[in-house]
Amino acid sequence: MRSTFYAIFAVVLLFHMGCSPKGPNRKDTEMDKPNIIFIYLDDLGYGDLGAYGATGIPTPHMDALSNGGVRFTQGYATSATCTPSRYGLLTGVYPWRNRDAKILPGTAPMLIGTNQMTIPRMLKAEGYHTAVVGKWHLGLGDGKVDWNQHISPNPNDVGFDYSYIMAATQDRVPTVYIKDGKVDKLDPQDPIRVSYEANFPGEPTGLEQPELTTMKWHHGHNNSIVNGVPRIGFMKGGESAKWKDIEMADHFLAEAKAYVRAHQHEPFFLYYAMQQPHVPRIPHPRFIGTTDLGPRGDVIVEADWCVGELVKTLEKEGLLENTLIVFSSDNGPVLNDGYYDEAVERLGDHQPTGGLRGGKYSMFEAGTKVPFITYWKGRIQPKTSDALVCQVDLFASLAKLVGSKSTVQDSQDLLNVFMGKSDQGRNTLVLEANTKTILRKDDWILIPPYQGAAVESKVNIELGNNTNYQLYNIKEDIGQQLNLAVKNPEKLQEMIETFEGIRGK
Ligand code: NG6
Ligand code: CA
Repeated sequence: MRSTFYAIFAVVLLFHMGCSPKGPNRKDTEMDKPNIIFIYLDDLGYGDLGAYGATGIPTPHMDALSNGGVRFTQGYATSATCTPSRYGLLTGVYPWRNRDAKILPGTAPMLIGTNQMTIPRMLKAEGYHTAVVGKWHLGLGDGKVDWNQHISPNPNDVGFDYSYIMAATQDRVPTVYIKDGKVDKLDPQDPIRVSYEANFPGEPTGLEQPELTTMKWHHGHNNSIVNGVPRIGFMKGGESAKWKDIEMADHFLAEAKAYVRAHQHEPFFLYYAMQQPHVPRIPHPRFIGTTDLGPRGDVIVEADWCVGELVKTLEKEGLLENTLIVFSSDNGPVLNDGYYDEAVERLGDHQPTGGLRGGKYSMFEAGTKVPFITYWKGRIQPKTSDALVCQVDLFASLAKLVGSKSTVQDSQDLLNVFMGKSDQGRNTLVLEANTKTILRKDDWILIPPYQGAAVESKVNIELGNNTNYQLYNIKEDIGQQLNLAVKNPEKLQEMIETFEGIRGK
C-alpha cells in the first residue's frame, strides 16, 4: 500500500516538474516537438517494396512503417532526378524555380543559398538539433573547392548542425566521406585532387584500363577507378579517406544510430539519405543473394535491414513514440543506369514502377510518384491515403507541427494529411524532369509539348517527350496509355491555363 502511494506520489511530482515518467529527459510539452527523421532512398521505385506490391524483394521493415502509418498512394518527389528533388524536399521551393537545380557533378557549388530557408534551419530556430547523414548531392563550396581544406559552404551552412555525407553520388568522385565540411580520415601527406574535366596523368580509367575493373560500365562511368568500380569524374590521392562501397550502408547506419543516441535528450531532426538502390549497386556480402534479382534487389534488402536497425534503435532508446518518421524516395526507378549489374536480366516479373509509365528521368508517373509513408507510433493511425501530397509540402507541414511561423514559396501545410487525419491533399502540383515541367491537377496530368527523344535508349525509359499536348486521367488510366488531349479540349484548355498560371508562360 505504502509503496503504491509513493509510486503515485512520485509520478504526480514528475508531472508537476514537467517530466514525463516515460522519458525522464523530455518534457511533456515536447511531445509537440517530436524528433523528426526523414528516411530518403535513392531511386527506389513506386513498386519496389512489399507495401506497394513487390513480391520478389522482402522489405519487412519498410512494410512495418507502412502498415503502422499512412501509406500514400499519390505521394510525389518534386522531380524525376536526385538533386532537384532534394532541393524541393529541403527548401519547400519547386526546383524548377532554380535553373541550377539539375543533376550536379561532384564539384558543383552549393545549390541552396546560405541565407535560404530550409527545413533544418526552420527546425533549428524551434530548438531542434539537426543532422544529415548520407547522400548530399546539392553541391559543396563555391565551385573552387580544395578538398584538403575545410569546405565552405557545406550542409552546416544551410541549417544542419552536423553533417556526415558523400558529396554527390556513389558513382561520382570524390569517393570519400565528408564530416562537417572536412574530408574524413584524410592523410595530409596524400592530398586529394578532383576534376570533372581531365584525368590526372598516370591514373587508370575505366575507359583505358577496363581490365582493372570488377564492375563493367555500360554508359558513362568510365573515368577514375575506385575499389574496382569505374566512376564519373577523375580523382587522385586521398587513399586513406576513400570509402569502401560494401561498407557504406553499415557506415551511414552507424552514424545515424550514433546521432540518435547522442541527441535523444533534445528534439532532433535527422535526414538519413540512403544510397540504395542507386548505382553502383554494391551490397555488403551478407546481403548477396537475398533476392533472385541480383544486386538491385539485394541492396534494397540491405536498405530495408538498415531501416529496421534504425527503428530498433529508436525503440530501444524509448524514442519511437516521440519520433515522426517520413519515408520516401528521391525519384523513380531505373534498371541499367550505366553499369552491367544484371538489373535488367534478373528482373523476372518484379515491377519497380508498380505498373506506372516511365521511370527515373521521365515526365510520366514513374519518374516522380514514389513510395511515401508517414509513421509516428501512437500518434498516427494506420491507413492508406489517396491524398495528393508532395515532398515540397513537408516544410510547411512540419512548421505547423512545431509551431514555426516560417513560410516558403511552394510548400503547403498538409500536416493533417500527413498525420492521417484528413484526405484533403493538394489540388495542383507542378512536377519536373530534366528541367521540363508538367502539371498534375486533381486526377489529371498535363504534359506540354516538348522536343526530345521519346525514349532514353541507354536506360530504356520513356521520357514523355512529344510534340503534342498529352492529357491523362490517371484515376481511370493509371498507366497513362490514353492521351485524351484531342478528345477533351475543355479539360486540356483548363489544364493549360492552370499550368501557365503557376509556371508562367
Ligand atoms: C546520370 C548518370 C547516372 C546517375 C544520374 C544521377 C551517366 C551516363 N548517368 O548522369 O548513372 O548517376 O546521373 O542520378 O553518367 S541521381 O539519382 O543522383 O539523379
Ligand atoms: Ca536518385
